[in-house]
Amino acid sequence: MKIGIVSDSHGSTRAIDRMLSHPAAEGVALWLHAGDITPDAEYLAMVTEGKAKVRYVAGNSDWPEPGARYDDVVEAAGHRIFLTHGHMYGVRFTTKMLCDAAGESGCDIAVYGHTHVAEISTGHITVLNPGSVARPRDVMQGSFLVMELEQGKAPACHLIRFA
Ligand SMILES: [Mn+2]
Repeated sequence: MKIGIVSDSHGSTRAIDRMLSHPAAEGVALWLHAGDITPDAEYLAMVTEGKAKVRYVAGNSDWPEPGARYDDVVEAAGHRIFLTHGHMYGVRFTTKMLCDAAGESGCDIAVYGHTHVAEISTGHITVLNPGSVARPRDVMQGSFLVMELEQGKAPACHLIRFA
């Protein structure tokens, strides 16, 4: 199963469009948006309707809405993915709290955003940050992630940077 991971689009539906038109986005069956901001995730769901599912959480720049989720657990291809923006787990300093929360939720993958800096860390828990698709701090252009997930296998993750 091909999963697309995106975060921190901060109102740029243009960045979402650019991501969707990238060849790496082809065949994505599930998109995860790690927050900032939820209307972008709703836009993503609208434009991929019938092709992909979208799961998302709220970030620190999201106006708290009734029913807004800050953490979610997504089950896919025999894996459990802990999805959160990260601002409540101190991710600017360390992902230890994030990994602890993911482990307590029985997850083998943790996805976060917030820092606008991409990360792929493998270990007991695979830790993923797609960077910001619109306002990166680590590169000039935005980035997102694609992940191939198969039951009983370690996830194969690829960071996609816009040229
Ligand atoms: Mn944020």
